[in-house]
This record gives sequence, structure tokens and C-alpha cells, in this order.
Amino acid sequence: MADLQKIADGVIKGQAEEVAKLVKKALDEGIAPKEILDNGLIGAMNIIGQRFKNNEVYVPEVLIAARAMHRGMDVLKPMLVKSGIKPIAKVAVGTVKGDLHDIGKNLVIMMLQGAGFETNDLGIDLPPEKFVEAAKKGAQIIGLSALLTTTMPAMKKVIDVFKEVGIRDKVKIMIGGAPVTQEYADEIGADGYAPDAASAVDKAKELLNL
Ligand code: B1M
Repeated sequence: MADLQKIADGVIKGQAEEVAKLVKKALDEGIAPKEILDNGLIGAMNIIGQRFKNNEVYVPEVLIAARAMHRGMDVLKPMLVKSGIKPIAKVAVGTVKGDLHDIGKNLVIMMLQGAGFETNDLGIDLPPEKFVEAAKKGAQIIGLSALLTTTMPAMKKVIDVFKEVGIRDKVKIMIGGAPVTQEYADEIGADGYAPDAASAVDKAKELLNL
């Protein structure tokens, strides 16, 4: 089996240490870091994302694959930096004020990382100002997560504050979380909604025309 296919297979199976070894071997053999990233690590996370969307795998499998992807990234990152590979875009994601749920948000972040985005995990229970701060620091997409019907209005509040400080048109705002819908996104003027972590990657790319 070709080296890149072995790496992708290792990620899909969640074999973190094996992936780290295989990435190192591929680098030693002179395979370009970008090739390893695109066709080994990201390729595998795309497959996992698709299977997750189709309910063929569940949260634990995604978490385990993401962990293996991260181990591979640890080995690859210094080489990527050296060869000047830039992330495809910057996204900051957090859970809105009053809401402590973060499992879904973390999955969204992992899938975005797996797709080559630079991510800023802002945390949970965040006031609107934290999202504004992240946008001012260069995030092109602000991602809001909410799991409670009672915290959904905090998403609108974030959008209102972006308008108040005059930077609403400088960023794309994407929302998600179990009770959130496309209709709600339209109602509050969000730029995008994604029902799950894999779709969040598609939506982020769509919002930035990537
Ligand atoms: Co909470 N809780 N909880 N809880 N909790 C729910 C959400 C609830 C549905 C349970 C129920 O009653 N059946 C209910 C909400 C009811 C409602 O509002 N409609 C509920 C409640 C009521 C509460 C408390 C109020 C309970 C209490 O104290 N009385 C309390 C509130 C605390 C607070 O936030 N202020 C509370 C607390 C907790 C725990 C702390 C115990 C824990 C959270 C731990 C943690 O996150 N670290 C917890 C949990 C685990 C849940 C359930 C069981 C699981 C949520 C989860 O992680 N799902 C949940 C019931 C359930 O869903 N079965 C429940 C898995 C995760 C992968 O899915 O987060 O939907 P999800 O994320 C998905 C998508 O939604 C999407 O992608 C993810 C991956 O596919 N997505 C995005 C998410 N964010 C996105 C952002 C995007 C795009 C997509 O763009 C930026």
C-alpha cells in the first residue's frame, strides 16, 4: 500500500502512534509535506466527515480519528511551516453566553482543522465581545455554538454587537448546535448554518468561496 494511503488508513482507524511514525517515514522518503497533509491527513478526515454525515460512524470514531490526525500534524507542522504552507483560512469558534456545552463545538473545530483551517477555540459561556475580539485578531469566520433553546437568543446578541461595533460586514458568521436551524440562522441574519461538524467544513468553505 502506498505511504499516503497507509497514513489515511491509520487516521481513519484512529492509530495515532502509527500515523505519527508513517508521517515521519513519508517525510524521510522525501514526500512533500503538503502532499502528506492533503492526501494523507486531510483526505482521511474528509472520509470520516462523510461517514459521520451518513451516520456510518459516530462521535467516538470521529474523536479518535481526530486524535490520530493531530499526532500526524505534530510531526508535520514544523515541515509545513518551513515550506511556507499557509492554513486555508482562520476560523474562531465558541459556545455562546450562558451555555456550557462544548462537545459539538470541539468536533466542529477538529473537523475544520482536519480540512486545513487555522482554528481559534474561544471556549464556552462567551460574551459577544470575545467573538468581536477574535474577529479583530483576523478570524474570517466566527462560529457560534448553542445547545439550549434558552441560549439561542445569545447568538442574535452576538450578531447585534458585531453590527454595533461596525464590523458585521468584515466577517462571516456561522451558527450551529442541536436546537439551531437554517430558519433561525435566516431570522437572526447569520451568514450560514451547519447541522453537523462535517457540514460545518463545507459551509465554511462555501462562505469564503474556497
Ligand atoms: Co445538557 N442539555 N444541559 N449537558 N446536554 C441537552 C442539550 C438537552 C437536549 C438534554 C435534554 O434535556 N434532553 C437539554 C437542552 C434542552 C433544550 O434547551 N432544548 C440540556 C439541558 C436542559 C441542560 C441543563 C440546563 C441541565 C440542567 O442543569 N438542568 C444544563 C445547562 C448547562 C449550561 O449550558 N448552562 C446542561 C448541562 C449539561 C452537561 C454539563 C452535564 C453536559 C455538557 C458537557 C459538555 O459539553 N462538556 C450536557 C450534555 C452532555 C448534554 C447532552 C446529553 C449531549 C450534548 C452533546 O454533547 N451532544 C444533550 C442531550 C442530547 O443531545 N442527547 C444535552 C453531542 C454533540 C456531538 O452534538 O452538541 O449537537 P451537538 O453538536 C453537533 C451539531 O449540533 C453541530 O455539530 C456537532 C457535531 O455534529 N454543531 C455545530 C454544534 N455546534 C456547532 C457549531 C457550528 C456548526 C455545527 O458552527 C459554528
